[in-house]
Amino acid sequence: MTEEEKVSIEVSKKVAELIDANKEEGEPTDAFLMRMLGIANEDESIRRILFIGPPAAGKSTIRSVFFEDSSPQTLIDDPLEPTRGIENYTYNWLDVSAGVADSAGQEIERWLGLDQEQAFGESDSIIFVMDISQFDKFKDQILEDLIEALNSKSLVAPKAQFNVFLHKIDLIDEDIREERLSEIKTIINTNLKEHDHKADMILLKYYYTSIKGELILSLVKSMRSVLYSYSKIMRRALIPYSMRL
Ligand SMILES: Nc1nc2c(ncn2[C@@H]2O[C@H](COP(=O)(O)OP(=O)(O)O)[C@@H](O)[C@H]2O)c(=O)[nH]1
Ligand SMILES: [Mg+2]
Repeated sequence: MTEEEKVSIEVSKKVAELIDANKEEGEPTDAFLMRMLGIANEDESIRRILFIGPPAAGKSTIRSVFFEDSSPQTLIDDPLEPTRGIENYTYNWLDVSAGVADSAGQEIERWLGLDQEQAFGESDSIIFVMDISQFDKFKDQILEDLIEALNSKSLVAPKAQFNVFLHKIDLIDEDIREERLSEIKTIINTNLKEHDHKADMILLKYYYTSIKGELILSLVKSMRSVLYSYSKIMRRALIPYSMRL
């Protein structure tokens, strides 16, 4: 390989610290920064997206509404059967072929333990879904699962993007919604720090989602954000015209 030309850039102390923290994880700085910018390798055709999280968080519903155009209200009135094992689907979204792995929440211990390779292996994007209305009740379990999911990711799919969907925001009273969501995000971040996942605090992407009524837009936008870096069409649309090749 020829020696690539290198340039220097100035970054803030905070960013430099993050880059250093990531070096300890063994990922090359270039790859880390590309991942941060959401620029994916172009040489892969199928992107593997893993839905993981506690039972009844809404994983299968999100998959079905976004990729299969199922009616959100119908899935609230008449919910899907609980998922068993890992169900694999292939969908097309714009020019992206998405291999979607929908994992059973009841078996989450398995996906975070002995069968982590089966669940996380070759993932490009992980979507950890939690039911925000159950956060207080199951806080310790949810936080533990999230830390373990991050550990599995580092071990099995270190380059994957990690997204956290704080889902079912419709179940929180609108007057306190924003405040409550930022409170939960703070609790999660504090927990990550306490468990030596400081770099993940910045790498994690949070989304507030729901399929209920107009809030469906929140879900569509969030899924689009997860997928857009894999789409040449979307990337082209976002690059200023003068810079296009
Ligand atoms: N209120 C509300 N309920 C939802 C939402 N998304 C999913 N649900 C319901 O949550 C339950 C569990 O959904 P499911 O997709 O099977 O969860 P999974 O176990 O994570 O796959 C079902 O009764 C869904 O109708 C949402 O945004 N808001
Ligand atoms: Mg399911």
